[in-house]
Amino acid sequence: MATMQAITYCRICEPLCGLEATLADGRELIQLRPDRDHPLSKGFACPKGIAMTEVQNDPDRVLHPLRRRADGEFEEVSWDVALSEIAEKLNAVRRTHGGESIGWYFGNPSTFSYSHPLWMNGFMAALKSPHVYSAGSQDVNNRFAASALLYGAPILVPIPDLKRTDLLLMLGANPLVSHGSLISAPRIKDDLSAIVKRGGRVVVADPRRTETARAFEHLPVTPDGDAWLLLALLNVIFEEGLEDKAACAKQASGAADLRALAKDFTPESTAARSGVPAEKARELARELAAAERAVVYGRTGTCLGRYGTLTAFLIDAVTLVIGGLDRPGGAIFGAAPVRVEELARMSGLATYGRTRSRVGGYPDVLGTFPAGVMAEEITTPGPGRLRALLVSAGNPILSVPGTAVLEEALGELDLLVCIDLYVTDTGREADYVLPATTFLEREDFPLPFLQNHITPLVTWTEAVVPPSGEARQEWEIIDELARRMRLSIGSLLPQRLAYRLGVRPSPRRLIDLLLRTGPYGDLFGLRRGGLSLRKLRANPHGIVLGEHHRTGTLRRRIQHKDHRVHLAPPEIRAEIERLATEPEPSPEYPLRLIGMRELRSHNSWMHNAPGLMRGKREHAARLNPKDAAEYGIEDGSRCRIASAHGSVELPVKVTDEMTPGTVAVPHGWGHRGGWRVANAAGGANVNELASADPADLEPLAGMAHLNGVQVKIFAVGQGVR
Ligand SMILES: Nc1nc2c(c(=O)[nH]1)N[C@H]1C(S)=C(S)[C@@H](COP(=O)(O)OP(=O)(O)OC[C@H]3O[C@@H](n4cnc5c(=O)[nH]c(N)nc54)[C@H](O)[C@@H]3O)O[C@H]1N2
Ligand SMILES: Nc1nc2c(c(=O)[nH]1)N[C@H]1C(S)=C(S)[C@@H](COP(=O)(O)OP(=O)(O)OC[C@H]3O[C@@H](n4cnc5c(=O)[nH]c(N)nc54)[C@H](O)[C@@H]3O)O[C@H]1N2
Ligand code: SF4
Ligand SMILES: [Mo]
Repeated sequence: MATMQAITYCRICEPLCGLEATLADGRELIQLRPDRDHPLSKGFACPKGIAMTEVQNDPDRVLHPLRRRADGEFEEVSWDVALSEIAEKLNAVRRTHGGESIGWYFGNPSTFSYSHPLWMNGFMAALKSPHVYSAGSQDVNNRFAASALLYGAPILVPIPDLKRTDLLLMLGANPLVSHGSLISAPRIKDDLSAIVKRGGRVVVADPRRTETARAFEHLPVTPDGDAWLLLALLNVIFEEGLEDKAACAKQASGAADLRALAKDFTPESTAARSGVPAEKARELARELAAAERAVVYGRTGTCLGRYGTLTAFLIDAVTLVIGGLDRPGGAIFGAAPVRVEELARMSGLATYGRTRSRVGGYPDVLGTFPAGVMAEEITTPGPGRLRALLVSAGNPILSVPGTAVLEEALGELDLLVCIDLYVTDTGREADYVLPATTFLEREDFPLPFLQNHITPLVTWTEAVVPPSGEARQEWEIIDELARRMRLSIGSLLPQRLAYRLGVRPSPRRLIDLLLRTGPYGDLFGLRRGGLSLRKLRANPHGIVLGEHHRTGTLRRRIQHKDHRVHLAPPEIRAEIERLATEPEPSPEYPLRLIGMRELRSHNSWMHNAPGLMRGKREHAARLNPKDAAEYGIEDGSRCRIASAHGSVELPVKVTDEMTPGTVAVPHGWGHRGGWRVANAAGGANVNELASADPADLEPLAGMAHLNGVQVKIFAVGQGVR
């Protein structure tokens, strides 16, 4: 057996670590190892990246198109049959109800492909359908909405300048496990440690004493209390005159209004809601204001509560007010070697609130509506009713709120098609399951992450192995489906031009064009040594474009007419008003449920890799010893957790890492799909505890309420109503 090595990068999560693949006979993946020559990950990769070999070679993978038979079982069919039938069915729906009754849900892994979202967007634009949904409303759309309000530009999202900061206040993120999100830094643990080594601090606000909190300074908080805490920080900074007056005057409009809005949120009046004692909040505010270089950063823990957009907004507002926005060591705006912002704007993708959802009236975020309205969009009669749905690289039945209701609604569709590596928990409800290639089976370019690399980097990878079985890349599937439906896709200008000229543009050509005409491009020979696809192919470990991102670019990139950060838009005023009248939690549900991520899980899709499931891993709830004693629950025993919306049964780990009054449960468990190891692992679908009611979504971005859900808990056997 001849073996060879190939260099690529991991596309499971955001650090995009370099990997070295060992192949047999040039086609079979034998092993993945960390790439020691990658300029940023430098020999680091986590267990999930290494275990991708097991996903790649998983005997449970779907390798041929599947069609549901009359008896409910799946049968293999050819691509030709599957695509012709799907095209025909979609066209029938279109003829009868219009293109606006066809929807798409794209899941988290789609973002890691450069081609899949481009073609999906083109397809949906050609159908003129508003029914585009994604994992974003369970993840990050609040962040984009906040940027739209602050900067007039939804995709202008700052990253914390870890390499130069002295004080990082981190809310609701656990990068020692998640490896960082909305920031790409493969050695993030080292970057955080380096802050402390150079005399700085990392403060981790989290209801759980997480891996990250333990390694740095833990600030215990109450779930869903971040907006109160941030307003209290602003209150102290303004009341004590600690704000960076020059920054407020130069960068922002509305600082005085923000000051007035924060006036009633004293540390004393907010302590009960935020969980942070008044003295502690005061001290933190003063330290942030006094630090030479400080930054506030928040991630999913601050996104999935009832005030996600407000919280994301306040995170940047605090950073600006202490003089840290667009400054070294603060929150900086990364640049990319392709003109991502212009591109998104020109192709009409960088939108917020341009349209509203039929159900719930939620504003679109980057052209998507909250996945939390999908079920009712399917079941609500009238024009624009959702009747056919394509799901790619997503498993909404385990990831969106109120999954039992969604599952029932999916059964009412005329057509459900899933494009995935597996028959997922969602796929088992589908009429067709189409086999997708893994990331190792496709070439790629980290288009949406370029601006998030803490050290500016650009990479390209070729496919490492040929597609297994009959697996195809998503863009090829979409292109072929569109052809059979006689749809002309192309949401980007170059794509559109090419289609008009009768050429079918490939994503690879598109990227070459964008690179060569980008800020570092070779301008087709005019700039010697500039970037082109050819140059990237010759540098498989990636090319570092500089030590740091440039600062001082914000004014130019803000899309508000006055080129200032808007600190008190009406949407935010309304949210602060809502916050001020937020009812106390109900005593019937005395505990708050939060999520957590595990090192050897990745959302819902890596529980079938035996290497990650070793050691009798099981799905469990985490509970503080005080609460355990109060509810008569012993470590290792089973409990039932109930909310107003549903209940689940799980074993309990009693641990003082939990703040009293909170329960943590990882999501993405409780499998019933076409996977043997994952199904056997058991567990429960925690999203059954979340509300399926569209009215319960966060108003500004339609964020799912998955953190801070009110629950009660019982020892199993003690009964629950
Ligand atoms: N309670 C709770 N719920 C949550 C969260 C939480 O913190 N708490 N987090 C939310 C977040 S942040 C996210 S991102 C979502 C994720 O939600 P989803 O994106 O809906 O679900 P995933 O579990 O990521 O499923 C991804 C699917 O893509 C498939 N896949 C992997 N690679 C590829 C590929 O290259 N092509 C194709 N076609 N398929 C592929 C996998 O097999 C898997 O079935 O979950 C959200 N849900
Ligand atoms: N190993 C692993 N890595 C992953 C993933 C995975 O599933 N497994 N998923 C990837 C994905 S899709 C994403 S989006 C990223 C997410 O990246 P992170 O957001 O860094 O990941 P989490 O571990 O979910 O961290 C959220 C933290 O918020 C805390 N929290 C919950 N509620 C609140 C609250 O109300 N306030 C505050 N302040 N904190 C709260 C939780 O206790 C938790 O520690 O991780 C990515 N990386
Ligand atoms: S942290 Fe792990 S899963 Fe994420 S990119 Fe790196 S190797 Fe892949
Ligand atoms: Mo995510």
